[in-house]
Amino acid sequence: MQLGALSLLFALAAPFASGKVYDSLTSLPSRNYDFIIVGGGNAGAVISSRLTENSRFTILLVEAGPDNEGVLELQVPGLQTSLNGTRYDWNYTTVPQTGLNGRTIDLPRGHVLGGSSSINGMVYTRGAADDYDAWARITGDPGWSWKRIFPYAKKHERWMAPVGGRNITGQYDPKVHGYSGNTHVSLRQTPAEPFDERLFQTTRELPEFPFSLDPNSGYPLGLSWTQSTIGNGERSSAATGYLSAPVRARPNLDILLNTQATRVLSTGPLGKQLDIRTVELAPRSGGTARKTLTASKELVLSAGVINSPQILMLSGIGDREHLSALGIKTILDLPAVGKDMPDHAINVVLWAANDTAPPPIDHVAALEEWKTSRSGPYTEHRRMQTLWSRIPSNSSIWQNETDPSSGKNAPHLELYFAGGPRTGAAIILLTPKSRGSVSLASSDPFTHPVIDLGYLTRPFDLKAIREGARLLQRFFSGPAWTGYVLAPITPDPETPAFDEFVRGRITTVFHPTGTTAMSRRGAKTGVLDPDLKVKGAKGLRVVDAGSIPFLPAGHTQAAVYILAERAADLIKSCVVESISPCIRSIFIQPLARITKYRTEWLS
Ligand SMILES: Cc1cc2nc3c(=O)[nH]c(=O)nc-3n(C[C@H](O)[C@H](O)[C@H](O)COP(=O)(O)OP(=O)(O)OC[C@H]3O[C@@H](n4cnc5c(N)ncnc54)[C@H](O)[C@@H]3O)c2cc1C
Ligand SMILES: *[C@@H]1O[C@H](CO)[C@@H](O)[C@H](O)[C@H]1NC(C)=O
Ligand SMILES: *[C@@H]1O[C@H](CO)[C@@H](O)[C@H](O)[C@H]1NC(C)=O
Ligand SMILES: *[C@@H]1O[C@H](CO)[C@@H](O)[C@H](O)[C@H]1NC(C)=O
Ligand SMILES: *[C@@H]1O[C@H](CO)[C@@H](O)[C@H](O)[C@H]1NC(C)=O
Ligand SMILES: *[C@@H]1O[C@H](CO)[C@@H](O)[C@H](O)[C@H]1NC(C)=O
Ligand SMILES: CC(=O)N[C@H]1CO[C@H](CO)[C@@H](O)[C@@H]1O
Repeated sequence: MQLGALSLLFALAAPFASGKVYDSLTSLPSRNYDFIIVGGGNAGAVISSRLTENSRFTILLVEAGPDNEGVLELQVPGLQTSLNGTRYDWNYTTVPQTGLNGRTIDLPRGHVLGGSSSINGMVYTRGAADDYDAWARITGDPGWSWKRIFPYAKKHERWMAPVGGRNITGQYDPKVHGYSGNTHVSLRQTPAEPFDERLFQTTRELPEFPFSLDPNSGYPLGLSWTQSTIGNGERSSAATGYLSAPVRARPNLDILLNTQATRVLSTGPLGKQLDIRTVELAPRSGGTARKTLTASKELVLSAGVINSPQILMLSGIGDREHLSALGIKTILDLPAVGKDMPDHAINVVLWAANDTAPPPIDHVAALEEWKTSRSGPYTEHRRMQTLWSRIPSNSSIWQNETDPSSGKNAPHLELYFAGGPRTGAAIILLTPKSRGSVSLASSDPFTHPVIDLGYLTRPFDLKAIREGARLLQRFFSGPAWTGYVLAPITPDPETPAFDEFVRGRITTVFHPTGTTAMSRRGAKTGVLDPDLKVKGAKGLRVVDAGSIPFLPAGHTQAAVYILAERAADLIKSCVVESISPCIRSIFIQPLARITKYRTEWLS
């Protein structure tokens, strides 16, 4: 009875409204929203999809970029490299990097529904259990620990067999995967090639490099088959997985495209805390036209590691000194906004080898094959096996350096291999000590922010990459490589030339995090409380890669899916420490369902 009356109440609040995709700010009809989500990327798509599962919530999702639907390049895995520098990319570039002799680095970010998950490399790795335990330790919230977060890893995933149905027994662990979630994950269609057999042979010959059944078990150390967010030969993004046609058809979801959030505004202080549920919007094409909308329950920023801190700073939330230099009035002095940004850097090390080059891909034929049968080279990335390793405990690096990893089951280095006459590995440093930052160049929301990845500004990072090159030498010293690996092409890691080579070549694998990081409740550091609410304000959360308090030792999309899945549950449940905006739900909530400090929002 109660529920019947409630449904009527909500039906009256939004008479005959139905969800729709709007192409411009001017076409958006006037409607009241419980939640407004800024950014339809990796995290924002998950939050919007999960919240609209509850038909009583009305949600507006605002995305700066265009729709993903019907764009071939976003569907075909083999066309991934053609996406940077297009209208689907924000086209960011760093400032000259002091650690790289002044070189700048391009930092692509998705500018389309699905965000960076629509343009990324599709590698699927969750990182180490120890990483999430570090999240729990840093935030003081055991809910972020591996044990508690693992169900969300399964919830978001739908493991798929490769097209063609090759036998994948022994190449992954069925126990650690989800089978009914939204994100398709698979192994590639092509079975192991002769080069891969040498990699596996090495795991049987050298104890330092064991075989690891599954990199996503939380215990990744060793050589494993690479999994990717591809299903049926197609890219699986947050847009295809969470904003599918049935989700878009939900009457309680409106999606507004080509629209940029320029600021968030205080809805008026309530007691001592700011209440921030209003967002200012502008057409992405620019100009001075602005429109404001207020969410009745919460505003969620999911604009990503670069843009969420940018929006906060434009709104006067950030480091007072930095903001006043740009003439922006500080409403919340949070010095950590945009600071302490780690990223994973990558450097390729090569050896001449006794092999022939693989035949070049016939791109016309590959696309035709993808279209007709979802098979062939365009269904997968070329990367097959990945090695996850720790720097040995007896390495000289530990004479002068502390260990930045989250624990003994977490790797410092990731190596992925490529065969051919120039054989070698891409070395990724998973545990950098260097930190970068995002700051404002201007109070104009359409001006790119200042992005500094801070590469190689701490000595550990270059030393650790040298350790990666030494590790590869040890790997190639195994019997599997006799008569195959001939001589190094890139500089010897024991020479100063190696340092200059790295400074000249190292680049990003696109995993910056931490610009709006969570920390303990009451802590002076960090930007968010453990429930992702902005410290010192109510009504406003930030949920995206920037919220991550410790960079996982893996590629970041899985961590973002996991974070966003839990965030959706946190948002659905309302902590009764604040009066508003939870007050309405308390009054309309059947009394029996109010627990001591926590109450479910009618879900
Ligand atoms: C080229 C590339 C390759 C990558 N490869 C991999 C990989 O192989 N494996 C892996 O795990 N990870 C990879 N990553 C990293 C991973 O994709 C990201 O860490 C993750 O997707 C980030 O999710 P997010 O929700 O924080 O941000 P995003 O997914 O970037 O979403 C942010 C969204 O907000 C929108 N937005 C921004 N500002 C505004 C505004 N002011 N108003 C409205 N909307 C706004 C953006 O357009 C975007 O849609 C890659 C990333 C890139 C860019
Ligand atoms: C990125 O740059 C390209 C080439 O100049 C341009 O076509 C595209 O629109 C830019 N992307 C955005 C989001 O502005
Ligand atoms: C699949 O491979 C496994 C391990 O190599 C093997 O034990 C099994 O018999 C194979 N299954 C089929 C159906 O061929
Ligand atoms: C570290 O230990 C390994 C294995 O015991 C050994 O082979 C290697 O020589 C040692 N390295 C150093 C630098 O002591
Ligand atoms: C450690 O630091 C000391 C003192 O600066 C130096 O002499 C030594 O060479 C360093 N060791 C390594 C392995 O870098
Ligand atoms: C290259 O490999 C072939 C076998 O594949 C072998 O006969 C030959 O000796 C190798 N060459 C070198 C230089 O090791
Ligand atoms: C960061 C990145 O992937 N950059 C690539 C963008 O596309 C150009 C041209 O295809 C490549 O050369 C870059 O490496």
